[in-house]
Amino acid sequence: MNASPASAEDPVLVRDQGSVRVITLNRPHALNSFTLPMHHALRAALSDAAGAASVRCVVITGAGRGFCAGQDLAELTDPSAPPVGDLVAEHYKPLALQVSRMPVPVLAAVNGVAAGAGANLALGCDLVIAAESASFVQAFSKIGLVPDCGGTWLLPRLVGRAASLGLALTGEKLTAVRAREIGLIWQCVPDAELMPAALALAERLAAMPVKALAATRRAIDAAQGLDLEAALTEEGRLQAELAAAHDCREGMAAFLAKRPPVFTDR
Ligand code: T3D
Repeated sequence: MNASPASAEDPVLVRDQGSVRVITLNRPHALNSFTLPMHHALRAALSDAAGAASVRCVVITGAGRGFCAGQDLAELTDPSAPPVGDLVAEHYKPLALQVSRMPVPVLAAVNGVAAGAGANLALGCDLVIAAESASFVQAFSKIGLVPDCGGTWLLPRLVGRAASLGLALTGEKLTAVRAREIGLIWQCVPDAELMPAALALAERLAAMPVKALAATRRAIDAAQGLDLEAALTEEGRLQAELAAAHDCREGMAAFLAKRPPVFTDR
């Protein structure tokens, strides 16, 4: 396992395990809540992962007992802090878009509480795997805000209007077990198995044709705003693009030759 030069003070830690890039939010004393330095570090880590040919899957997790408690409320109440709307436009919106446009699959390994923008950062990842003791809180209503970091777009798509409004209006804490039951997340595992399970899943995805996986995410997200005919047209466009790429030819050749495929496109 490689590790980048990092100090315990860095708001984000980055390490590689083979072709999996693990990004750890690292402000455990404040449940990894977002400050401006953490925004900058996370965006830079995602850009670096997107640009590194050796990286074929990204895992985002949190240090300590939390995943991410959303905006650091102490920073927000500092008189020198930017206005709330500016933070959304300049940080949460670009972050959510960046995650949704990564050229490789992105997993959230939710190790503890995920609240506010922290919950929606996790939910915006392609797959969410959570420890049994983790939880999800749409904390915004308790402080007079609306869900951000993609929450209003993601929640109804994941769990429908009734559950979205239930979660967003009450701000109740949802256990990871219940989140799995209602389809908010992909998987829930015993605490001790979280990172082994997340890394095993990430390694499995990294060995797959990741260009096609990223295109699948794009197609599924885009189809939510299309009628059937337009979605079918978009599928045809993407299929033509992918069929001409190396990985599709390799997948078919490997199948016919009864050998394991080696996917390299990104
Ligand atoms: O543009 C904009 O800025 C608007 C954008 C908003 C995006 C958002 O994310 S708004 C939502 C912000 N987040 C919250 O409102 C969540 C606040 N936190 C909580 O409700 C609770 O801490 C949790 C439910 C997440 C966890 O509860 P619990 O009991 O497990 O932990 P705790 O004791 O409350 O927190 C532990 C420590 O973390 C504590 O510090 P201390 O007392 O040990 O020194 C607490 O103050 C700190 N902490 C937790 N969340 C935040 C935080 N510090 C700053 N900001 C936080 N969001």
